[in-house]
Formats: sequence, structure tokens, C-alpha cells
Amino acid sequence: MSRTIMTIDSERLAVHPEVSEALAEGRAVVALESTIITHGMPFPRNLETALAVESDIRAGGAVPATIAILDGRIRVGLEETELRRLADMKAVAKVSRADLPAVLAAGQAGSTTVAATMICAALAGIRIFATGGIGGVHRGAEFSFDVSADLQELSRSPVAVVCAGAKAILDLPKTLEVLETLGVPVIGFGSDAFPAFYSRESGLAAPLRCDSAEQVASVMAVKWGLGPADGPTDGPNNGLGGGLVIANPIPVADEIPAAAMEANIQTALQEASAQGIQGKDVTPFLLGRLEALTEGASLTANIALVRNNARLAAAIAGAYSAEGS
Ligand code: PSU
Ligand code: MN
Repeated sequence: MSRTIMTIDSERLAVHPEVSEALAEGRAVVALESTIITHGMPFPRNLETALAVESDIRAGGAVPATIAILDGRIRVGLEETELRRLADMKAVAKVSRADLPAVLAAGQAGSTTVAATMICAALAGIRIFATGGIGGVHRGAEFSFDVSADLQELSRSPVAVVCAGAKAILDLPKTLEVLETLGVPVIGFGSDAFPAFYSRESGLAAPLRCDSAEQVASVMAVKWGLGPADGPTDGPNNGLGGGLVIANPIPVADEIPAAAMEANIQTALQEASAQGIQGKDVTPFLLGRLEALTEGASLTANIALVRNNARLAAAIAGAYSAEGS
């Protein structure tokens, strides 16, 4: 078992004592991203959700570790006062792999995307991460080349990402194709369907399926444990390396059927194109417009699915720590 937390440059990476103690004892820890707080939901619902998700993880027997950049340091595990500060911050940088060193060097604050959260979780030794939806291949990517850095990161950092699929605003068939090319396992949880964030089904099949947290944990252990019998186990460069997508459909009671969402998505996409929205502004813009167009229904569904993912991630983290003991 790697104990990288001991060798990390503490000037740049600060792991909360509750988190590092849990990791050192092999107990369950779940990482959480912060872009969903700063760019994915409006204040104060973002703060309420961040706090609710942390308590869902605790109720599931795991320690939550929300990841963000504050004062030029990667922080793994935030105090409630810091979560409040982040949730109400104006003009905070959305940090993906490419942005990480410059934001750290400048001593700034930043919220971490799925990609950056995976990097930071792996540095701290955390193997499970819960979020809403991963980034993916954008519609029209054949012209824009807009493919989220989340996909490449899933092939690099050894973290299992529990999500409700990729957002319906994306091109889901292309997103699955890229994940397959990159060798990322995409596991439908309790379902044969690849979910579409607000909806339980996308019309696409999930390439793989697991029906229990224990089954997911054993896939993780096998993926990272492959190697010579006398070699290290569970290391980032061991075995197959890289991450996994655990695609957990939104609960039935909270879902918005795909057909009902599609007209709103078309409207939001047209507005984005008319206003020349590009690059990292695209995803936050679309999420904000969908919330307005659905009169808040998309936000309610988003909160429900994130909490559902947090509960599953806590169960997987528990099962994975039992694998290691
Ligand atoms: N899913 C959500 N809300 C979000 C995001 C995903 O429900 O805010 C964020 C995640 O942080 C994800 C990012 O990593 O959007 C993807 O942005 P881009 O498409 O620019 O890579
Ligand atoms: Mn992009």
C-alpha cells in the first residue's frame, strides 16, 4: 500500500489531519471536487449541497475530502469555514491539469475539475472520488475539438470516479468511444445502460456492469494490483494504472426524462454558440442556462444525483478498504 502522504511537499499539498489519519489507517476516504461548487451551482445551493454531500459520506462510514486550491496550496479536506469561503468566492479560477501549476505558483485560489481533483486525490493517496458528471466530448467536437481534459485524466490518474454518467449536454456516443480508446473501464452500477446525468438512460449501453460496492472494489483492486507477485501493489504505476468511471444512474424519483431535457439543451447550445462562449466557459454556461430554462428542475436533479453518488462512493470506499486489510 503506498503511503505517499508522508513524502508530499507540504508547502504545496496540505492533507487535512482527519483525512491523512484515515488514509494511514487504511480507512475509507472519498474525494470531492470543487468546480461543481464554484462553477456548477449558484450560491447558496452550492454550499448546502457541498455540506450535504460531506454528511452523506460520513453517514456512509467514510471521511469526506473536498479538494480545492487555497492560497497557492492544494488542500485535501476543507473546514466548513473554508467551504463557505469557496462557495461565495467571485471569479475563482476553474483549474484543470493545465492550470494547476500556474495557479499554485501565483498563490491563488482555484476550484478543481474532475481532472485536477483526480490528480490531487492520487497525490494524497485517495482512490475514490464522487461527483455529478464527468466532462466529455462536446457536441460539434469534430469542428471545435472540444474534448474535456477529464477523459485523458481518467486514463492517467488511479482514481475511481463515481458519477451519473456524462452530462447530457455532451456527445455521449463520442464520449464513450474516447473512453474506450483510452482504456478506461466504464461500469454501469446496477444497470446495463450508460446514464445521461439527468436521465437514467441515454440509449447507449454501459460497456461493463457491477451490482455491488464489493464488486466495484474488487475490480479496482485487480486493476491496480496486477503485476509481479513480489512487486508493490496498489501503486499508480502498477498494473493497469489509470482510473475508472462508475456510472450510477440518478434515482428514479429524481430523474428528468431525456426527451424532456433535449429541447432545453438545444436552446442552451444555440445560445452558447450565438454568444461565442468557448473553452472552459462552455460547461458552466450551459449548466446555468439549463437551470433557468427548466425553472430550477435541472438543479434539483443535479443535487439529488450528486448525493446519490456520494452514498455509493462511501460504500465503495468501505469495500475497497476492506480489500486492503
Ligand atoms: N458536472 C456537474 N457540474 C460541474 C461539472 C461537472 O454536474 O460543474 C464540472 C466538473 O468539474 C468537470 C467540468 O470536470 O465541469 C468539465 O469542464 P470542461 O468541460 O471544461 O472540461
Ligand atoms: Mn472543454
